[in-house]
Amino acid sequence: MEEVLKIAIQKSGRLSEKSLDIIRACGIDFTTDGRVLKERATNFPLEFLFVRDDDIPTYVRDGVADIGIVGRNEFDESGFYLDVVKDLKFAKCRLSIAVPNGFEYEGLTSLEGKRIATSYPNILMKILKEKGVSATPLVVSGSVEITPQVGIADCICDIVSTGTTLKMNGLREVEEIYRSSAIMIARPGFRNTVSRKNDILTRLLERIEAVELAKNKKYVLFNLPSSRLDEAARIIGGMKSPTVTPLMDKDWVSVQSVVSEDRFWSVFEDLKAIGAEGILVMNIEKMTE
Ligand code: PRT
Ligand code: ZN
Repeated sequence: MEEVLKIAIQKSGRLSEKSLDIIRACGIDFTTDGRVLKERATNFPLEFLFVRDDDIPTYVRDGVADIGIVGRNEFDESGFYLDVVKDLKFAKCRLSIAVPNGFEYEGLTSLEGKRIATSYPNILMKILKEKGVSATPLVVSGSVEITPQVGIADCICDIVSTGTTLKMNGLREVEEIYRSSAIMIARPGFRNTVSRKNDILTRLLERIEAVELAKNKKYVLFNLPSSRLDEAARIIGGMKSPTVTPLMDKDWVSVQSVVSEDRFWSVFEDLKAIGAEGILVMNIEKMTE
């Protein structure tokens, strides 16, 4: 039987779509309708396991899946000893302390003796312990933000992204204690094994990196008076060398290069200023260094 790499992905929630988008951008095809538990990619040795995000660290630890995509918060909260293979840098959020109006907050020491509602007691208590603060965690799995209103907690420690949920519940974010984003995890040592599965993961990571690299780059093509070539090379910068092709008109050349998105407009303007014409800009789908 052909070996496949098994990847655990959140079945439905904030991580699901983006996790699948990353894999799709790697040219891997599948036909998920989101209702199945398992699915095999059609053109790559990858099998998806669609589960709740809380269960992903457990599945990876127990070998039910080889790798998984999960929020760093869930991974750290699990306390499992697993390897972080890659930070995928989406689903960014923070874990913050938020207090109701009237709560005088002057730093983590203000939490001494308080009841703090959270879904992340392990992360919270570890940080409080490091600061020498002793508080009582109230572990709730959802709607953390309503606990002060109903009188079962003094304040909360919850995931925040825009801050709207806190505001809507009359809470004030007073301290960020932790940052998270989606990460890829694997069993400890998995990356060091000589195995077909590890080879598949290497190929997958290479593809993910090629897509990432291309994402913030533009391919630029333009015509330029030959006499301005040195200046153009300086403007584009950072590249080994732009590709230069002669044109029928001996005084002109065609130049091709890759420019990072954040520098694009200044490069564009500077190139125009030295006489570049017919500037063509294209998205790059994939790229290797
Ligand atoms: O059903 P399942 O257990 O799989 O999903 P889930 O409901 O446990 O998780 P889900 O899909 O809500 O979140 C998955 C992961 O996304 C989390 O573990 C985080 O790593 C990450 N993430 C990013 C977030 C948020 N942003 C986020 N805003 N997780 C939760 N929230 C919640 C937060 O708990 C609070 O209720 O959104 C609210 C705050 O949002 P703002 O924008 O109002 O500040
Ligand atoms: Zn969950």
